[in-house]
Amino acid sequence: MTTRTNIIVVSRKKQQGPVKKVLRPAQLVFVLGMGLTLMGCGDGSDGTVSAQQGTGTAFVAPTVFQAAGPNIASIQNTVDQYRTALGATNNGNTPGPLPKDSGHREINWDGGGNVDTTTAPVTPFNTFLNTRGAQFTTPGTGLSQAPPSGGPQGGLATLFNNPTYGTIFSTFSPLRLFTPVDSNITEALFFEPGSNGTVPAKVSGFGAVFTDVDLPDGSGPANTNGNRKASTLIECFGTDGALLFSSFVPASPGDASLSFLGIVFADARIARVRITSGDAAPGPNDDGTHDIVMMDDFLYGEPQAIQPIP
Ligand SMILES: [Ca+2]
Ligand SMILES: [Ca+2]
Repeated sequence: MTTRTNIIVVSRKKQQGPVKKVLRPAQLVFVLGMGLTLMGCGDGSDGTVSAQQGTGTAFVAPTVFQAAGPNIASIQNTVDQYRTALGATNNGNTPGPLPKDSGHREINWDGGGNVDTTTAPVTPFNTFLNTRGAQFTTPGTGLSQAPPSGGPQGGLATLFNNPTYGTIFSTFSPLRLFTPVDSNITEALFFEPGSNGTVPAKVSGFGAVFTDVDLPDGSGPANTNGNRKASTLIECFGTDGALLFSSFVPASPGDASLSFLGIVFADARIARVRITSGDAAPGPNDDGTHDIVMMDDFLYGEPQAIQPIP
């Protein structure tokens, strides 16, 4: 059994692809206190970075929030701080347009209470398209909400025909999690709430809770348990399609752990989010060859209409 920890110390944000060259020490993220929190700030003030992905735009570093550990308490403070950074008020199902600083939106996949049904996989997943301004898609069969096990359809354990899924995953918000089926990719687009998907929008930040992120596990340079390779990733793209920021989600080896990664910019500039949850589509056992990961709460800034280019 791997020793569990709720301490996540990140010395340097990992960048993906073309943005790798723009990494600067100012982007270092430190964890203070009991390992529950962090406030990471890239200054982004010198703005000297050259073009990335041909956009010609300077790299702007978001503030990064992340935490991981064995239980809800491991990430609760960080999630709460992230809510405050987005705008503390949860705007729920209130129709827009609302100002950026009016608050944020959340999705907990719980059906408003103790709902334990397993929803059939569907893509696009439009349950919250009109009410909260977010649409989710996957290249797989679809996206489902389900408890780890139980309920009339049996939860994830039945959906993926793997009884171990009933115990290796836990919820941040009970009773349900969210997952792609036949894929480990989920994409999000944003719209002005109340527009039923007719007004494309951008958000200042996006964050998500994950359960059972095992990699990297700190097992060293050998091939033990997948070595140090990370499994779970959030990528954020701007209105021009360029990658704004990407980072791996912190791991907490051990079954049913919880992880959180959220970023926030000073302005609304994220038009699309791509999430890679685990290093394989759900179905196989979670072991040394597969790190299977499920998603829980999504949090994002109040969607702001993307103004058409004149
Ligand atoms: Ca939930
Ligand atoms: Ca896992």
